[in-house]
Amino acid sequence: MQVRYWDREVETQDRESLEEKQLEDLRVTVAVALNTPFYRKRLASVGMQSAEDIRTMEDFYKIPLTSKDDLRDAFPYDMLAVPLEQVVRLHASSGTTGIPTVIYHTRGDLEGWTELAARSMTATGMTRSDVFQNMMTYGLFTGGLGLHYGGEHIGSLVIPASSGNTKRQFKLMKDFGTTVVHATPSYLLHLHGKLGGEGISTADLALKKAFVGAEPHSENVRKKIEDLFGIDVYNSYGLSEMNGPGVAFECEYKNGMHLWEDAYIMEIIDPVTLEDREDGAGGELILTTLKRTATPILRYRTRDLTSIYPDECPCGRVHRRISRIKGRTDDLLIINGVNVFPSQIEEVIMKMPESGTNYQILVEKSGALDKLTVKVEVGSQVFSDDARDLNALIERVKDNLKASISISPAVELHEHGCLPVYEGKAKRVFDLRNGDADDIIKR
Ligand code: DLL
Repeated sequence: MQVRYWDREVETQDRESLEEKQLEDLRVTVAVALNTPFYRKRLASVGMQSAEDIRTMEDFYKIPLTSKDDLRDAFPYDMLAVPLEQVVRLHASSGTTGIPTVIYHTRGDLEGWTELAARSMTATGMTRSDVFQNMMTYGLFTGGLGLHYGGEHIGSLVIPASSGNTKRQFKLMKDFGTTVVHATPSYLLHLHGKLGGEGISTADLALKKAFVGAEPHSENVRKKIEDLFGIDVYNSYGLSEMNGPGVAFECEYKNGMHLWEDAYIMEIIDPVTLEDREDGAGGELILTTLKRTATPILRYRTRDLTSIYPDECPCGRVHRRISRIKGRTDDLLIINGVNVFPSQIEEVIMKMPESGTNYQILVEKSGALDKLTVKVEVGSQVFSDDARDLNALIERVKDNLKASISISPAVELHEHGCLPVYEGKAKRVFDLRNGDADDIIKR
């Protein structure tokens, strides 16, 4: 395979020089972070007053972890490290608490992000000859603007379609010969379901690749999208606190996401004991920005569960790869004492040929016990079959789930198009034990 680099020197440098530069950039980042009231206090709590206190990585590990709550508590300006005149944009993500987490960017920060986005997209083989239709939402969410500027930087034709309006998405794809799309995996599955209704077949499209991210998805979902559209699908990981998309991206080998270590220091810790985990052992991803000046963040708890692949990638990039995100530490469902990650359920559903592309997971109280219900969309032909076949299918879904999660859930089959779809991140899990009642379809 002919490997395409955006910045060969940075991508293929040797490990030693990468780590030396990380330490150098870390000192600069700490010096900048000390401009903020938040980090002045935080670093003083471990006796650090200046960047000179960071001599080795051992010193770095003494810095306390930063959490999403810290970012919220610092709202609006306690984590801003430069005068407001130098800030040219902000992005924000809203949480359940109502106080958003805000990340500010200087012009230089945005240029750095654009470089990472261009590097990521190039790693999949995308070039200036591609037509890139960006179906991620533009706005405070980082999915739209992040790769938009990356695509322009490469020199490809960027169509800022934003999310939603399926009909228009198809029209744009056909009219301009879109070759690469960027969307959430759930939206691409939804889009495929609508193709037939619009009288379009995948053969009418020039599509070659899709970048998917912003929400958890299994390897089986990737395969499903690849088979349905006949394209290559690349996993893209990022979070607004670390810019957005362009933090880690798959290369053409599609075997884990290269996390750009010249821009971030990554660690994997045990989310309970907070102890460091060896390479290869799974845990929570902790990230530190190395190139940002408006909102530097030190040792951020992403809550995302992943592991670092210890082996080298055949593409020759020095930046280590992380595995597909297995879930979030706050995703874990404890059902009658058994730990279940929604991703385990998705994997089972997507592997079954009868199941469509959409599903919901419901947890509620039934007396003193927890009850798990999995709702699965299936093709309409399933409902025209004999009722015995329908029951047999329900039993098969149940058995497969039991084998994976050790719990036998209630299973409901729904016709395609009955469960809600989302243009942005899909919401699949409803834990009614916490009063999470929005959007549930009438049962
Ligand atoms: O979702 C940034 C993004 C946009 C990434 C477009 C990729 C593509 P936030 O809204 O801040 O930012 O949400 C970040 O989404 O901590 C993960 O839990 C989840 N996430 C993002 N990418 C993936 C992925 C954007 N590829 C949160 N697989 C993160 C699984 C993902 N989860």
